[in-house]
Amino acid sequence: MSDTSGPVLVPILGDQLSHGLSSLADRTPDDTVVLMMEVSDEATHVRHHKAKIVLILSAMRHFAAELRAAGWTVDYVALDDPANTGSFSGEVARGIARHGARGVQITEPSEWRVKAMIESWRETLGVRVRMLPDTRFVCPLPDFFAWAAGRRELRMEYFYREMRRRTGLLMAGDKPVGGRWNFDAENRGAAEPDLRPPKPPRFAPDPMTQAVIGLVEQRFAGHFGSTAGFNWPVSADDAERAAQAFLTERLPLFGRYQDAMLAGSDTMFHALLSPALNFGLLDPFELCRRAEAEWQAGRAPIEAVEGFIRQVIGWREYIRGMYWLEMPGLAQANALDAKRPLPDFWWTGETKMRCLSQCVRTTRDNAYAHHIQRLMVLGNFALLAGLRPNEVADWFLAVYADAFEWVELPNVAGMALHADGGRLASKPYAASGAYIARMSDYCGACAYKVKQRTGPDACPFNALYWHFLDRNEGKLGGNMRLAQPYANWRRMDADKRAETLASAEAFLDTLVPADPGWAR
Ligand code: FAD
Ligand code: DLZ
Ligand code: SF4
Repeated sequence: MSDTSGPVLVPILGDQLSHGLSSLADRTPDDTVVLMMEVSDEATHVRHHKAKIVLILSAMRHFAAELRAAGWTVDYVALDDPANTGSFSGEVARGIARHGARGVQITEPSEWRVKAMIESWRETLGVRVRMLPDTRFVCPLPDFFAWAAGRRELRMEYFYREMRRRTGLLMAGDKPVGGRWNFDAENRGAAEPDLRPPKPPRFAPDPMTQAVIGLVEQRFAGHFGSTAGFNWPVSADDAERAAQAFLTERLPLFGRYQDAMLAGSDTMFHALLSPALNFGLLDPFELCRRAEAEWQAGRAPIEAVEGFIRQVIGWREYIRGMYWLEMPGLAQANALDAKRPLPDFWWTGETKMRCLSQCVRTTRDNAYAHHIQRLMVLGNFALLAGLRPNEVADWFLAVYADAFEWVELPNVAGMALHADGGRLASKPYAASGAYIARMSDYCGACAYKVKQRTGPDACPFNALYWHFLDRNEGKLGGNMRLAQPYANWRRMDADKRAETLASAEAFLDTLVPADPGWAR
């Protein structure tokens, strides 16, 4: 890579924990030093949930041990190393000097911020920096850009069909098996209160994870979240056990209850595999093949398996493509001009709204909430209340174990908040309390009355829903998919409309802004 004779330095980042990583593919152990760096900047650029930091650092330590066992030289900089500079740039510079490295080879990072940092190394490090594509996705980015080029509307459904054709998953020749591409209509079962989803497997912290818990509790004591119930897979072997348990125990009912919420189950029939997928401990295509095999063997119905495969080769790949297509503008997007600060109960969980307090609680305890909690409770509230997209995005990036900007930001700014002006979703996911009442058991024991629209006891989602439509009429009034709700709003008599808006305003006035120090 350059004239000097030292080894090539291969930095491996915290979400690049895959043995098939492109930066290692053409390297041999005799001429390579792998550099892994625990750096405080990555834990504090947003103040990540404590359990998320534990998960990443522990997974990094397990992966380093596996690489060493496979014969690689790994230079591992621990968080409490006194010489640690606290940043990727500082540690790579130190690594080059330590090893007399002749060049740096790295798989492109998943986030725009880190890519810009690595590009700056070309000027600052004095050795050649080679960045290779991340090959762990089904759709290479150039292919996504080619798909997007010239299309007026970039809808996930059409992209997903391309991915089905490309992978052959659930295909019979060039036709979808079962004669349909999408079984979404069968994925909307409400939660019966006596439903008892199976408990996910237990991953008791081993000594390596326990040591990291101690370090994080001491170093990041003021960060949000608890590590007490830590239960995430931290190695490829653990991730395999988690995948197997999902495929056999929860996949069969995953489709039917995909949108359901129950106060007694934080996980429902969901996979809980997003951190393992995003860190690289599991291969998404391989996982989908195994889900397909469950259907082929008659152990899981088509609507479950198609629903799962759609999330992984459809949504996950599409979201990644949209991130790189829309950045850096997406981070500033605010098409609906939302200005309200994030309320403090997003961190404390102290609100009488039972749905929200449940979602904040599971987030604090598990660094996890499932999709419909993120979209239709937290996201829906942020949309209706007009919370600032950048504050909402910082919150989502900080609190979830699976959150990296490439996947968090399009979901928050695009799917949940419509801040991208509808590039990602053709209509905002706005809903009143009736939706939450239908899909969950939250409302029965809530202090608010879900059937009431106005007044201090009324479910706040109800008046907020109309307030949202009313204040955004100039921007959304022409959206054909909102024609019916707008017609209903216009038909309502003027007194009722005024009372609804006043009720929403009264509720919004009660919101106390969060201390900004929670996130940054
Ligand atoms: P399951 O419901 O069992 O789904 C299976 C897999 O499908 C997931 O593991 C995930 O890899 C993939 N998937 C499903 N939906 C999506 C989606 N919309 N985008 C990307 N992948 C998807 N996912 C993240 O990985 N990181 C995030 O930071 C993140 N932030 C989100 C923020 C908001 C506002 C919303 C609405 C969604 C967000 N998601 C995010 C997507 C989704 O909610 C999570 O992937 C899912 O909840 C992870 O849990 P699971 O593994 O049990 O998923
Ligand atoms: C999220 C995170 C945290 C908290 N800590 C580290 C770390 O110490 N070292 C590391 O390599 N990665 C960490 N990460 C993940 C990175 O933020 C992530 O890999 C990049 O942002 C990807 O662009
Ligand atoms: Fe949430 Fe409204 Fe139901 Fe209470 S009544 S749980 S605030 S949807």
